[in-house]
Amino acid sequence: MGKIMKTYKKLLEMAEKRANYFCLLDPDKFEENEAAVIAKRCEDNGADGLLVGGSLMINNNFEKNLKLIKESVKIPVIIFPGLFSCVSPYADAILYLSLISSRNPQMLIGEQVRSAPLVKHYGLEAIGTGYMLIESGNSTSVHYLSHSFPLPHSKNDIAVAHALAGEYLGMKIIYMDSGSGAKFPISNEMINAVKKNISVPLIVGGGIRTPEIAYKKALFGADFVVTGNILEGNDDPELIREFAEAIHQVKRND
Ligand code: 1GP
Repeated sequence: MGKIMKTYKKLLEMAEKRANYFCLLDPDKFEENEAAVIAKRCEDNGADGLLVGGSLMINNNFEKNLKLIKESVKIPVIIFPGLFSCVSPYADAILYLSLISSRNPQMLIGEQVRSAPLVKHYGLEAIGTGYMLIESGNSTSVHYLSHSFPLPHSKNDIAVAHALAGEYLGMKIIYMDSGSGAKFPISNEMINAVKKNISVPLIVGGGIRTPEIAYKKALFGADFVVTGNILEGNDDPELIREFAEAIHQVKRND
């Protein structure tokens, strides 16, 4: 019998009620003691969860800062592993990604095989996630580093087929990402097409720069809207609040 997935259960409950806001934090980029302050600021201004991860590890601050983040908030702290070396016990769960839009075996299963024993060792909740990269008008870090082609921006049927395949393979969440710093976000039409076809929660991120755009992504079907870049170097709590309020307008049970 599988063990109870506490965090996943919570995400399902959240997604049933309304659209939610996740802030993506790259702990490797924080100065000493900045992590806790930023995490708390996100929580205090309406973020529903924190995704923690990045594409590169430059300062080797990941685990130290993740621990500080986890200790400073009550909302779920979920590892979003740009690198599979980002496995740590100081989180509620890890989005256990398989890059299903790629045909690169290393990103489909290779990295996961490397990290699985450590996930087990820590007893970390692994949430199987079908991760899909969508073409975004520029080459983002994740496109380049994953050695994979993104899905074409306007081919909604291809996106639907991938998301369905992910769900049928047992993945518990689908994450559609145009990559951090994307020139343009995933289209509302593609989000809607995927949402109408799957029954697991949908996370959408990449290139979402205004609360209005975030609202649209939620309205068209994103259960969790992610922003990353927009918060970097911006310490205005009001901006976080505006994103959260815009996204929270979208209720699911109406
Ligand atoms: C990337 O979805 C995230 O994985 C966030 O992207 O940094 O462009 O907001 P941005």
